[in-house]
Amino acid sequence: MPDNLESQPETHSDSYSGNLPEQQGANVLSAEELRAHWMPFTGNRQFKRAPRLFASAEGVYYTTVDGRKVFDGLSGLWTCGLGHCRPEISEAVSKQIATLDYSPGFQYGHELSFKLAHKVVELTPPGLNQVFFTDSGSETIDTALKMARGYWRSRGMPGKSKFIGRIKGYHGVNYGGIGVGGIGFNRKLFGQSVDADHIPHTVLPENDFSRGMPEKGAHLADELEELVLLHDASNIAAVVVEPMSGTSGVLPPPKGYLNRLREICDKHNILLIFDEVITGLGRMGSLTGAEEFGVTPDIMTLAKQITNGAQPLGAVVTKADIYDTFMDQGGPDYMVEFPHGYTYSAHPVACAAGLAALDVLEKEELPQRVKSMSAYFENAVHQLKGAPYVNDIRNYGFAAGVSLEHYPGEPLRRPFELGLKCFDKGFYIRWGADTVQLAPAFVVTEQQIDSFINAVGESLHELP
Ligand code: PXG
Ligand code: PLP
Repeated sequence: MPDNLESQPETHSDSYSGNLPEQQGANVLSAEELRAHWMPFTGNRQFKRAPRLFASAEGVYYTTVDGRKVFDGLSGLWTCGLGHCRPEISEAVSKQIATLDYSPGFQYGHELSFKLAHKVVELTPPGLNQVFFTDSGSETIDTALKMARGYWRSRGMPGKSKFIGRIKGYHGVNYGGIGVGGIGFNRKLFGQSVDADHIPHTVLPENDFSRGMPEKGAHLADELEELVLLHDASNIAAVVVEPMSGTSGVLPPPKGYLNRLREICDKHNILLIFDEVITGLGRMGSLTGAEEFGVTPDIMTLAKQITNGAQPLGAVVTKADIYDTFMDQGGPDYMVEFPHGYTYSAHPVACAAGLAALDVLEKEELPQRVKSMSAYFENAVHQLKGAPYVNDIRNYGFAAGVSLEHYPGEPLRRPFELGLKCFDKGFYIRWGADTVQLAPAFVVTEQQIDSFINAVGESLHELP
């Protein structure tokens, strides 16, 4: 029976004390139900005192369980660039689930995964030719790391096993991903991961309030040379970076930086992996970050936007040489060449969603739309300069990060307060670390951008 949470013990150990929308949505769930779900990357205690529950979505808006319309300022979790509940995708999913709901991915197949793989190859830069499917971004990263190590072992270089990530990098939450990732908070509770070292992040004070790619910072790629000197290339399998860091606050690459990483990897025979889980498939104003920034990796990971978030699906796209190396070393016909795969790899319903979503992305020329509207978005976001607590603003394509002045000793608190304030006003934004992230759908209008940024500005002015 619905319960108003009276029985839930009040726990005030988190520091927020602003104006919570009292018990919003709590009447649809009992205290027991709320307690049962241990929510991901959520302040569970605070959420369960005042749940924020969505009931439906259409276009660029959610509707909450209490009937409020909420603008989707992060396209879901960077997933839903085409807008929500696209009929093309819903229909493809409904049809597929009633036709072939599941198909074993090991030793058997179905047509859709091959068609989707071929489509992904068409949409990614020349040279990236083979696609391995997973169910999430985290799984794509761990798959890519295994491919990299397996590749060098197959080529008789088993010493090449260390990874180089970047400080502030986010590569999901599986054990490999947190090892190459560079966010201490996501690692500190969990102990040993893969063997990895990290190059510095690219945030420089002289680039504050840069628009697009910052002018300064290409030299930071040279730190990779230092790590190669330290560890020796004979021990390094791959460098793993997001072309533009998303989660840690939208950090576009400095001009020339990615080219320099590519050069150093080539010089030392190290694989370059681009994690394009956020940058892939439209958000940068091109089909991929690789295309937008003019640098092709050896392995690229995609997820999120590939199905418009409608089904869980990730994809690892590799150069032919990597695939061929595994095939050449594969042994007799009864052997599998790559002992890796998930029960749901290439799930037929997810593949149907992917084909439908990529079809819409192409037919509606949405990456081009992002490119043509990105200056408008950039100008709108940079109007927040001068608003209370705003320390820095960064942007590229339809992605922006706004860093906020810390409460003394509490860097995470103000973005959280801002997020809740925006939600009160009917706008969903994402908070994380000392920043908030803004990433509207590719189909957003100029007026919607204006009202979104106005709401964020007003909310900043209303913060304590
Ligand atoms: N790599 C990158 C670059 C990502 O951004 C992952 C891997 C992991 O994907 P999965 O599907 O396992 O979550 C991501 C995910 C945020 C936010 O607030 C970002 C992500 C997920 C949720 C929130 O920026 N990125
Ligand atoms: N744990 C057990 C006991 C399993 O049998 C399997 C898969 O068969 C897994 C974990 C891995 O699950 P998934 O393939 O969905 O990643």
